[in-house]
Parts: sequence; C-alpha cells; structure tokens
Amino acid sequence: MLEAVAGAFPTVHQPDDVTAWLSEHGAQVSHVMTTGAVDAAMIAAMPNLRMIASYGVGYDHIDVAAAVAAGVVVTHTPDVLNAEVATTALMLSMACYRELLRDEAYVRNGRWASDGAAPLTRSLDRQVIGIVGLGRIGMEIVRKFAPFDPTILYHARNARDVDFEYCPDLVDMARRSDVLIVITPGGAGTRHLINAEVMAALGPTGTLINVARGTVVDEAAMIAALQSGALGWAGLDVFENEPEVPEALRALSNVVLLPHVGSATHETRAAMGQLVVDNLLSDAAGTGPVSAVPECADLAQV
Ligand code: NAP
Ligand code: 8YV
Repeated sequence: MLEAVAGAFPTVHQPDDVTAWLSEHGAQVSHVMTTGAVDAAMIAAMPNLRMIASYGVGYDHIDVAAAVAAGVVVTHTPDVLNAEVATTALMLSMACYRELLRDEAYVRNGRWASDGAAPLTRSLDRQVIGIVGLGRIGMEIVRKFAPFDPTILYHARNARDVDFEYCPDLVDMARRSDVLIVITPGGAGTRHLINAEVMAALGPTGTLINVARGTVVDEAAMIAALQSGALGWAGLDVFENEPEVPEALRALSNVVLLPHVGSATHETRAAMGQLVVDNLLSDAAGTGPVSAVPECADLAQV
C-alpha cells in the first residue's frame, strides 16, 4: 500500500506516538490511511485534512460526525471482504456443530485409541438460521449456507425485498432460530443488541455466531448463559475489549474463539488494501473518493 501511494504522496509519515506527532505536524497532513481509531481531537489537530481512508468496512472506530463537520471524507472497504467474512461465519458454525476442536483434540491426545469412538455431534443441515443484519455480508452468508438447505430468517431495522422472512422482533426470531448470526455494524446503535433475553430465547440448543463487533453482544451476559447452559454454543470472531478475551470465556468448552480474522486472508486483505489505495489516488487525481461511507455522500461529490 505504501509503495502504491508513493507516486501521488511522496511524503508518508508513520508516527509511533500519533498524538504527540500530530500536535507538532498535524497541519501538514492532507490524507490519513488507517486501521485504527480516529477521534475528534485527532481530526481537530489536522486542519488541512481531506480524507480518512480506513482499511475495513466497519468504521465505528472513526468519529464520522466530527469528520463531516470538518469537511473530511471518510472512506471504507465494502464488498471486497463479503465472501471471506461469510466463510468465517460458516466455519465457526461448522466448528460449533461438529465439535471440530473437541474431536481434533480427541485424536491429538490419544483418546481415540484409549477411549474408543468420539461422542456424536449435531448436523448443520436443515437448520433455522437467523441473520441479524442482512446487509452486504449478511446476504453473502445466506449464499454460503445454501448447500446446507437452511430456513433463513432475518432481523434488521428495515425489511428488504428478499425471499426470506423478515422478523421485526429479535427475541421472537431468536426463539425460532437454531443459529443466530450477528453481522450488523458496531457502535452506539447496536450496543448489546444481543442481550440476555435474546440469548435465553436462542436457548440451550442454540448457537450464537458473532462476526460483527464485540460490542453488539453483552459479553458478560453471554458468558453467564454459556456457563449455565441457557445458551448452547458460541462461535466468536470479535470481543468487547479486543485483544483481551475474558478468562471465563477462554475456559469454556462450548465456544470457538478466533482473534478477529473474519477478513484475514492474503487475498482479501490485498483487495481491501487496493481499495484504500484507490480512494487515496482517486482523490489526489481530483476525481473524488471511490468508496465513501454513506454519511459522507454529499462531501464525496466532485
Ligand atoms: P451493511 O451492508 O451496512 O449491513 C449492515 C446491516 O445491519 C444492514 O442490514 C442493516 O439494516 C443492519 N443494521 C444496522 N443497524 C442495525 C440495528 N440497530 N439493528 C438491527 N440491524 C441493524 O454492512 P456490511 O458490509 O454487511 O458489514 C457489517 C459489519 O460487519 C461491519 O460494519 C463490521 O462491523 C462487521 N465486519 C466484521 C468483520 C470481521 O473481521 N469480523 C469484517 C468485516 C465486517 P438496517 O439499516 O435495515 O437496520
Ligand atoms: C478487519 C473488519 O479486521 O472490515 C472490518 O470491519 O473488522 C475487518 O475486516 C479490520 O478492518 C482490519 O483492521
């Protein structure tokens, strides 16, 4: 990415201490390329900033309202990661249903030879899958699940023109679902959307998959539900306080835990990087951003 932007942006800084560096050099900055948080104070410290090009589709870590107020366009990387994140949701679901980690350890620890055949698992075929957030990635998750012949339900704030049943009541959808797959944005609007009531409705035979943001699930309530058996299984790529994962969650055997790798393949990360670069080069060429976040649609007009 650095090589690709070098022609249009000959001076690239990668400060270790961003706050200290910005207090001295912030006025020089026209464009930011980031995987991390950009808050209102950072934006205020860059009075000549034009663009924040964020590496990822979710932008809950960027203060978009402050950016818009300052006339700064925020861009993100939608669509190019849909298939990979959907694969991660499918992989977590399969690992929970077929007890992949338990059975792998069964062979590795010699228990197959000492104890005989492993206990049976559950089939992922013909399950009721409730999608929380049927957007770009949610639709791809539905496509990836198709060979498993599921019944698809979905919950969002708005119904879509699709063939699946829309469930305006999330608790009711959780009650009817075998698997709940969470793929909404993070941020204040979805904080603890998956609460104790939703998880109780999903129930002891239910499986919660979270590939959205850790904040969307009430993590303390989820741990309690998994410990008591009120919730059956959880497959999690994201956590409330990454990279910290509570010891109580790591100790459970009815969970599969991944370190936020939903999009983390060489191929998909290269495509995300290319889209970040395309946004920066397009702006430098005077043709505006390629993939501005919706809140910046007006600013993105050239
Ligand atoms: P998207 O196309 O904008 O879809 C988001 C969906 O969530 C929409 O269907 C939206 O529908 C729904 N939604 C928004 N707010 C909601 C609320 N309060 N309650 C219920 N539903 C709500 O976004 P996307 O491209 O699919 O990405 C979704 C998210 O996935 C990202 O924002 C990011 O946080 C996460 N993600 C995670 C990884 C990972 O590595 N694990 C990778 C990529 C993305 P309505 O507007 O009708 O409510
Ligand atoms: C990445 C993501 O892990 O796109 C997102 O919203 O969460 C992931 O694809 C992240 O953006 C990399 O910093």
